[in-house]
Amino acid sequence: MTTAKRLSNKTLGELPPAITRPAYDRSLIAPGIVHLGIGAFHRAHQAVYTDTVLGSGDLRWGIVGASLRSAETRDALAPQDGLYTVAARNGEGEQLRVVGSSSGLVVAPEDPQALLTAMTRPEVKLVSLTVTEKGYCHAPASGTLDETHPDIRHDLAAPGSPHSAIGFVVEAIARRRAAGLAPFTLLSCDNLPANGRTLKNVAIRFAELRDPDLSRYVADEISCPSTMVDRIVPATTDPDRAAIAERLGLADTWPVMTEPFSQWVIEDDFSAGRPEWEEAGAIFVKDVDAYELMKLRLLNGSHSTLAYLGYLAGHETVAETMAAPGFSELIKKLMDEEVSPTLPPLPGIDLTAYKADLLSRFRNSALRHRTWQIAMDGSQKLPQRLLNTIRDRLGAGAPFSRLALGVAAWMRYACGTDEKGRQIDVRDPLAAAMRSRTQGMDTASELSGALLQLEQVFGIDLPANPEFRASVEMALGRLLRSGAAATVQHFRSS
Ligand code: CS2
Repeated sequence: MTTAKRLSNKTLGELPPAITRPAYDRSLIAPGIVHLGIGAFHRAHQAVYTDTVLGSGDLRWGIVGASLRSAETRDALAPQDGLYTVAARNGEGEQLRVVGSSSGLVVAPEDPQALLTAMTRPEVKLVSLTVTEKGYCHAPASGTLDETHPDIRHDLAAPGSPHSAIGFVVEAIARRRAAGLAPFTLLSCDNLPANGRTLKNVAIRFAELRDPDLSRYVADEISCPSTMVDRIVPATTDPDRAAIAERLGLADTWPVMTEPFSQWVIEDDFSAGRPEWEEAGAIFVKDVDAYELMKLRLLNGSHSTLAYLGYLAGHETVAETMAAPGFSELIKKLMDEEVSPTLPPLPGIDLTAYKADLLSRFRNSALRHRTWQIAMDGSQKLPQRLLNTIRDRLGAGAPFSRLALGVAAWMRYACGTDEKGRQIDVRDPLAAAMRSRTQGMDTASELSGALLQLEQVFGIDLPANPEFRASVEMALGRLLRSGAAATVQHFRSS
């Protein structure tokens, strides 16, 4: 790549005409939103909806973006005045859009006070989060705060300079209250069931451990709408950067790659006002739960199943996995026969079309969405993606063998060695616990028995259920004996 000139406010005018760019004066936007976790997903989703709102003339909603861990996003975006490209790709082509909704970048570990100051500005009406499942510091099976989590312990001991998202949120709420400022709305945009309620419960408990009065304030005064968010956003690669620079005629070191599809369903419960995200296609409803269940169980449940089985069968991306024999039939049956019957009806949603769209989104080979990327943090994802669905199936006395296969594939993956005996780089907050529990074991019954003891993941009901144990053990036995490719063939037709 030879393009030296960088995307920035100064060079915006040099973009080729086909590239969409901010249609508003960026110097006039007020920072009405603080967002925690400015990863690729946020930048391809909420930041784009907000860019549209700013473009419609309502300039109150600039986003101050905070990284809670590394400085790399700030380091890449600061020289670009927060501008970056969103590339929406499928087999038919690629649409580029330069997004301008960023109105500041903070790296929390470098300067926690700067983030708290941003969160306590009077014009801030909204604090939103994409901190991934593990960022909530909760036990995924129960949704309750993990009071033994090192960041939570730290933040209770030193509330004025927090590490965790929850610590920042509660400290900012306390400071605003002390200063007599109106509270902000807290908006979770992570793939958790009832994400608003989950966030609120965790924040209430954390506040209670600090001060019961603060906890009552959080309970009574803070709105936490739930949301369903959806857009597939794989990690950006160097070849992606080079291709984008070629099309922009400018260097952008931090573009995001995504699909044309995007969906956002939001519970309309904002105490301090909100952007009119409906201008960009968001849907505001009274109750998001049914949308969330549909998305978490159909999209994310299928995604995780594809990721573990696909990785084990030697496939690098979701699209490659979908093209391999048996996988798309397996996923179709999983969705139609085992997941759909657990979903409450949703007026206005054509489930058959929704599922057909999912299969074609998974087949989008213009996106190189790595199975390894989706396989990350499985211990935090399994409950809402597969296990709660299995609970419903068990309750209805209905079969769930393909869901059990997804769980078994996670177990096979979590053991840390692939089918050729090579080590797997298992990224998971429970990786060490999983490794030590399964060390030296090689039978399906030993391995599943050991992993089922992870109460944060499986609770106490599932491990005690003989039908569940038997199904998982059976699928794991087959994976160990025959490998993932042959097991998929077996389960797609069984
Ligand atoms: C994926 C999700 O990485 C994962 O676990 O399943 O990030 C998925 O791509 C999004 O939820 C799609 O909306």
